[in-house]
This record gives sequence, C-alpha cells and structure tokens, in this order.
Amino acid sequence: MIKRVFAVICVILVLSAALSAAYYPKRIVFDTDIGSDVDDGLALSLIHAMIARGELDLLAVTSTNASALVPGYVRMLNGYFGRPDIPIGTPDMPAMLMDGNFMRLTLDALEARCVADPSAPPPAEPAVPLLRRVLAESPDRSVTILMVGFATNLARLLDSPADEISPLTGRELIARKTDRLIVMAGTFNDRPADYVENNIRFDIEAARRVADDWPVPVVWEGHEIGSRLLFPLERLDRIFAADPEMPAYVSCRHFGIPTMALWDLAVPLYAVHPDYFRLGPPGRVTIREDGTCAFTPEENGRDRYIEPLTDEESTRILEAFGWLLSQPPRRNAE
Ligand SMILES: [Ca+2]
Repeated sequence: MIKRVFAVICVILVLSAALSAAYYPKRIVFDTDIGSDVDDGLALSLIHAMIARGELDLLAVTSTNASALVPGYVRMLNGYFGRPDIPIGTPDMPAMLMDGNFMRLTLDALEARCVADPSAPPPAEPAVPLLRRVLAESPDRSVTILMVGFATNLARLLDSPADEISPLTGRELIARKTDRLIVMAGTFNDRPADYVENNIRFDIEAARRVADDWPVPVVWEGHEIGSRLLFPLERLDRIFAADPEMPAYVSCRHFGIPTMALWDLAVPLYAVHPDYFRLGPPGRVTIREDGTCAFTPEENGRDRYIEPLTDEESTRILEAFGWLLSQPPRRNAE
C-alpha cells in the first residue's frame, strides 16, 4: 500500500514537472503604449535579454498607441536583438496617438543598422485578430499577457466574437489559452483616493471592462511600484558605454529626463522572477467610472497587487534591470 501511494506521488510529481516545463521559456504577449514614454522600449529590451537567457518567448507585441511610427520603431527594437519578424499589432480603435519625437529621432539614426531592409513594411496587422490568432494557435493555458499601456486592445479582445480564426469568443480564448495577466495600472497603496493612474485615464472604459470580466488571475503593478524604481540616465550611460547605439538607450537620451521611473520593466521581471516582489492578499480590483480604483480582499479572489517596495527590494530590482539591460544582445541571426 505504501509502495502504491509512493508510486502515485512520483507520477504526480513527474507529470507536474512535465507540465510546468512544457511552457518554459514562458510564452508572452507584450501589450504596450510604446511611444508615450521610454520605459516601454527598455521593458521590451529587458524581454529580449530574457529571451536570450532562455527564459521567455515573445509571441507578439501589440500597441495601444496609434502612432504610425510605432510598427517601425518596434521592429527596430526587435531587430537590434536579431528578431525583426516578431508580429506587431496596431490598435483598430485608438485611445491615444502619441508621436514621441524620440521614436522618430531613433529611427532616423538607427533603423538602417537594426533592420536589413527598412523600406519593407514592418510585420504589422490589427491587434485584436493578431491576439486571437496567437491565442488560437497556442496550447491551453500557455500564454501570459503583459500589459504596460492602456487596456484598449485587451478589452476589445475580451469582447471579440467567434470568427474564422477561432470558434471561441475572445473571453473563451483568454480563459482557455492564458494563465495570467500582469498589468501596470492603477494604484493600491500610497496615492490619494481620487488619483487616476495614467494607464487607466486614457481609456477608462476599457480598463473597467478588463477589471470587470477578465477570466484568469491578474497581478497588478500599481503606480507606487515604478515610482520607487528610479534609474538615473547617467547609470544608463555607463551601461551602454560599450554600445551607445542601443536603440532604447538612444531614445532615453533623446527623451532627456535625468532620472526615469521604470514602471514597465517591473512587469516582465515579475513574469519571470516573481521572487523580487511580494504580493498582497487575494481579492478583487474594481475601477470606478471616474477611473479611480479599489481593491477588496476576497478569499480566492482573482486579483493580487504587488506590495510597495522596501528600499532593499527596489535596490535589488534596479540591479536586476541593470544587469539584464547590460547583457550583450545575443542575436538570433548570429
Ligand atoms: Ca507604458
């Protein structure tokens, strides 16, 4: 009897190891408002460093910024790391259009270095069909979605009907194909009750839709986390002294803010290395009509938020950002 129990336990352990190993590297979609700030580009660079380390697989980059510069800019960032063909999704109903001048300046300076044929169109298509296809083609519960911009694309994915891509609705696809959503949005601790966080403010309706009905667990990185992740530009100068043409760094130089808050980098770092962070209790996030948000503790609740960082935690996380960003690009093509 004891032998049989032991055998069953062994089978369970082997099966669970096989299941978790099946999706390592982790398969992610990166949904971003890239072009509004420079931390999105640094976060995408951090993702590429983790791809080179065998930790991540990037299935698509989808943008909620409708700027015509975005597809070329994202292709350039991906191309620097030798992956210019990663699919890029563009919003079909823009909440915002931001032609960050740093995108144009970086493209002018570096596109030809990063992309074999800059005159060829970037691999861009509408975001919602792209998201539906990526999910439909993925094994069950194998995709983690990272959101570091507005909720526009994800709300429209959630409400998408069955179509020729999949007989499942968007909500059914998310429930079946994804394991988690990790978002930078809202605030859960140290802001006034009437504070409306940026990623919610520009598309409150979409953020409410996602908060109300997203069918899998959600981890929320509130505004208070990135506010503690302050990275001086001169620290980037030292990191990229050997490669001053790294596109996301060049964009930071054009952006010109002497100390940047790196909100968006915490999301991919959490996806792969959650031990850098502590989570609050399970519960439910709601977003009110005015864009303010609330967290209600709830047993087995869908949502968790990242607890405010101690000085020691923010130091360790900034060190991790530094060593990941300073990793030489191991290009797929090489
Ligand atoms: Ca962002």
